[in-house]
Amino acid sequence: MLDRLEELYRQAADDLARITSSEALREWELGTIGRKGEITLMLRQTGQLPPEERAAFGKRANEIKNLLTQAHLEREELIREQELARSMEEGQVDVTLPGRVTPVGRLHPATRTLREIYDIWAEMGFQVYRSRDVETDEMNFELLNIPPHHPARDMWDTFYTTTPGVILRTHTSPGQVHAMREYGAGGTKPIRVILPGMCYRYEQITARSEVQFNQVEGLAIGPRIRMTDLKGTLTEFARRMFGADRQVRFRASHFPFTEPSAEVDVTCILCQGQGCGVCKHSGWLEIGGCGMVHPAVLRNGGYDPAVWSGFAFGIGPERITMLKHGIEDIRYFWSNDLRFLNQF
Ligand code: FA5
Repeated sequence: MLDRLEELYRQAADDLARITSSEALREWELGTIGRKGEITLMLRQTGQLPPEERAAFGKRANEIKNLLTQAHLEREELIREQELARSMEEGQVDVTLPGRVTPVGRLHPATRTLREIYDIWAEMGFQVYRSRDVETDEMNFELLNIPPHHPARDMWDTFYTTTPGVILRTHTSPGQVHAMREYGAGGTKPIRVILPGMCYRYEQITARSEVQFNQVEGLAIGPRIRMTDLKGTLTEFARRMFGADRQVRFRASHFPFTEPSAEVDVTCILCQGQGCGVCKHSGWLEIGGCGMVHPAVLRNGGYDPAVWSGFAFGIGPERITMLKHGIEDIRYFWSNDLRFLNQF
């Protein structure tokens, strides 16, 4: 039995010295010093030997197991170093290879237009003021001089919530009253703000009309603001937005919260005012509504209309983006189609 043990030891030690991979080392370990390895099994048989042989055999078997365990550890270390050196050799990084391209996101076309609009108005001294998307009927209509059951409400098809009197805003104009009340210091300070944000209308979705869309409202309140200020400021905006040679036209219109009121048109970007399908052969494109703030609205904002006056406007960034890029259908904006979005 002892001879057999010595022979196994020699064989195992020889095998170990020839091993060069960690897989082969693992196999060797299982077959010799592992739980069911040959040396371990022999050691377990010590008890079956005649008593006089037991002590010497057990001592030697334990010695051998320790020697092989130590040799295994050393071999393991050596193999690890060799494998590391090999992988460094084979897997060298080629720094001349092109890097992996990480897909980079980009801004939505409506957001880009919004930011362009903010920049232009910021240069003219207008601050961005954010007001809420969910409004009360009072803010969205009544304080803007549109009492309940007034026919002017027909201009804004509204989403009502299940809470009476709470609606999704149909335009950014209620922000006028919020801004006057918040910044006007009880009707004693001038204001210059723009109010951007989403608006919601329960209406037929078409190539030009969505149920949700952005608007940018503008409001200037001061002691001597006149219609000429409105015309000059909006004309300057249109020229900065669409090009210095752009013509601007103010068409008389009606909004209950401004008096007088107008629609602002610019010469068609596509045909330069010659007339084409996009401008319905008129040569003009509408960019928004505007007017002098109605005395009733000034009063609701805390200002005395005998002393203070102001102008307001509301423009649609998606429609402006459509004009600038020749986009034929507003539904592309919120349909999340990458073929559309990747073009910007
Ligand atoms: C208004 O909403 C007024 N509150 C604008 C205003 C503000 C007038 C301050 C006077 C003083 P109107 O409904 O025309 O007006 O909308 C203004 C702009 O919002 C439109 O010119 C258009 O660019 C955009 N818009 C309106 N409805 C939609 C829609 N369904 N889809 C996309 N854009 C729209």
